[in-house]
Amino acid sequence: MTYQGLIHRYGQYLDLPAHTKNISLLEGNTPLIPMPRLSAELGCELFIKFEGLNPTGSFKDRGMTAAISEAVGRGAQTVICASTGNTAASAAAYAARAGLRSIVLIPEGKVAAGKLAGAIAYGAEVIQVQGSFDDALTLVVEITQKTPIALVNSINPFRIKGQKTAAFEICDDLGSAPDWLCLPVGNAGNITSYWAGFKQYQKGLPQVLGVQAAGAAPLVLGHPVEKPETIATAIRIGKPARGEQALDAAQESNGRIIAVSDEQILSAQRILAAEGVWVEPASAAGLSGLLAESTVGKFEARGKRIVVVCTGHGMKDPSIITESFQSPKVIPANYDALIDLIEE
Ligand code: AN7
Repeated sequence: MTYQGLIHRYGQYLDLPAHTKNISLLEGNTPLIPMPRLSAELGCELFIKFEGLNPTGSFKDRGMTAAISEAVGRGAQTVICASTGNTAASAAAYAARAGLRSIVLIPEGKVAAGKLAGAIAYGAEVIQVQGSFDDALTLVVEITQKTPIALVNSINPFRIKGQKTAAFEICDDLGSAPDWLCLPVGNAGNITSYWAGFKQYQKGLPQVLGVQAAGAAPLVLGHPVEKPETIATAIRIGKPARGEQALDAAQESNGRIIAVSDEQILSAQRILAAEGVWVEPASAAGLSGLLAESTVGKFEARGKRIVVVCTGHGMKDPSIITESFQSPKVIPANYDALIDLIEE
């Protein structure tokens, strides 16, 4: 039978209510891509779980199929979320699919072009808030307490249930959990979901390395960050809704949550692209943390099986490219100019 999406494949593990009406764009089933060069350099077996290949280009579709399916099943007509961009695009797409109205609140001027374009294309009402993601989330929580509008941020428990499926897929592909799982941490829904998923699936438990951007690292600093700042706008979050659970996951797994600089994130993004996997900056945080720690001898990768989660596609954030990579050169339309340039 052809693939029919996550609720069809893993519904028996998700404990969704009976009223759930399956809304799917055939999300999930993303590849676990071996990385031979990185593996050889680190002396480990390294795989990328490439979540950028979901229908809207990020891992958010896993939780969104569950959240929208539940919401539409109980008769919701409008959904709302705050977002650094990927949740907005995903909510908009699944709401469109279900015939719901969607409203998304984003921090003004701080959402990557591919995410904003997606949210608009899928028909969301996009509202820019003059504040941070955290401010937008506060507004969304208040409005969903006072009106029948359904909240589809990862505070919604069905988002977490859906996102557990990534852990199930990794176990199914490898036959067991990896030794380490490395991933970015923003609002902390994903790390919470992976940990719950591995525990539930009983195919072993990885150690978890959660990675925040240094300018938005409340879980490393131990306190909220009022004005988070990072080039990795997806994880520009100062008050993670599931921060406690993220810290629990790191601790229970005998792992940790660390911070890396924007330069380290961009470097990891280039390293991934140089092996054929282009991800958005936030998505490179997991690898960045692994490389930062192994360089200074804090992470023993040798002999380990490691899965690095790349949460969103590089096409989400094209503006970063000319800054961090090289700009295309321009020539007149003649052969001499071309041969001169490429033999330079
Ligand atoms: C590419 O879209 O919070 O720790 O509003 O887009 O589960 O929040 C995005 C987060 C990592 C962090 N990588 O995941 C949003 C939003 C990418 C992301 C994260 C996000 P969480």
